[in-house]
Amino acid sequence: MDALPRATTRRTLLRSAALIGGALTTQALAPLGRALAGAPAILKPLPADRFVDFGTNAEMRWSSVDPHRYLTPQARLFVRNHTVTPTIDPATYALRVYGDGLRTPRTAADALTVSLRDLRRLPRTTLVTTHECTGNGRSLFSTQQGTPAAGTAWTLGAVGAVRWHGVRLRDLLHHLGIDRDAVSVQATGLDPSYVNGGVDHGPVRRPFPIDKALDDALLAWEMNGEPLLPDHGYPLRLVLPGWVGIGSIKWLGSLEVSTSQLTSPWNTTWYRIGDEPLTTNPVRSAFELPWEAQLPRGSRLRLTGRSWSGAAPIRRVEISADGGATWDRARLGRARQQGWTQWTWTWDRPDVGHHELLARASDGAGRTQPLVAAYNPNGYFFDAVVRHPVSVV
Ligand SMILES: Nc1nc2c(c(=O)[nH]1)N[C@H]1C(S)=C(S)[C@@H](COP(=O)(O)O)O[C@H]1N2
Ligand SMILES: [Mo]
Repeated sequence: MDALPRATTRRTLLRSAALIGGALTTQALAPLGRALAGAPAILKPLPADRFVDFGTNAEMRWSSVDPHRYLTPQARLFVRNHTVTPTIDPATYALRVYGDGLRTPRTAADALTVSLRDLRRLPRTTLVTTHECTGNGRSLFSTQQGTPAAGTAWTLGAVGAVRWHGVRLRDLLHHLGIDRDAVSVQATGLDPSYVNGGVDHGPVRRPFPIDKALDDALLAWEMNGEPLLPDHGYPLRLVLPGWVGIGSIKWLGSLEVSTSQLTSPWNTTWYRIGDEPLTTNPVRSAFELPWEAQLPRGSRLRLTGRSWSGAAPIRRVEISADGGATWDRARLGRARQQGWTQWTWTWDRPDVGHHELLARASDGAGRTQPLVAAYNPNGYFFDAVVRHPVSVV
């Protein structure tokens, strides 16, 4: 099959919305973009008790997480769109693969095309990962550390644990044949070009090393046993386990395999700190509680939460209810290779009044959440222990 994939989008309307919005803050822009485009940027319902709606992005509320459920249902998973969710016809969809890193080099114009049916003939695999946005926790740079950072003001809900189903990218690449000098792969989405501040940056795309491609990268068409929802990349997305969410390109249109280092603004301008394009996610923790939760007084309060790391399973979680003076071990649920770890902690005879609860996790790679996150202007990797305000009433 040689047909190019078609993405039906609201390109023109969106572009004008983005241009108008260029001078506004992200938060003001998002609802405006949604209104001007006439159609929502996110297609699934975003009930207010489960989501904070940022327009093109939507955050899961930790207060709505079911402590008895390990995986995050697609309907409840955060969404991060640079523009809008496109509608893609799976019948004509094909992934294009090209580049000088293929055993038989191909230009973009002469790309190999791989249909969904072609992919389903490869060995299939299933993998649970923690799926998380690089900027998760960003608003805490402002509220907890007094140093605001630019970008969507997520608290801690730009994360979920999901079970992906699809094929390993290495199986596809070995099937197609790659050159032993290939070093870099660039994934490009079929969503509209990202226009910001009047500059058209082209479609969302980000390169990653061939080592990741040949290690655990996946091409997924299912999440938690269901076809991907349009908002989460239907009909096919890339998944880079443990890595920053931007690496997991949705509505995957093409893969370029190259013998030279590929770049895009998504690794040279954004999603980097200093000289380093960001890869592995840090360690973070969250209580399954609303912000400023009102907890009933009593002798024992049982609290639940989760911790996760992009590098290794969680080994230890400690809780402090006295601002970090003393720490007490939380009880961990089953350890998982790549998903998050659930935990419980019992608060004995809490005093009535206002408190801050702290959860601090350590992972098997020897990383422990710091008390202060390293500031960077785009607010990536807020990994500090969060001071979660609650009242015992
Ligand atoms: N094509 C495309 N892929 C994309 C994005 C996007 O805007 N377009 N956003 C990225 C970012 S920043 C994140 S955090 C994840 C979010 O995935 P989700 O919306 O399925 O939760 O998708 C990534 N893949
Ligand atoms: Mo992200």
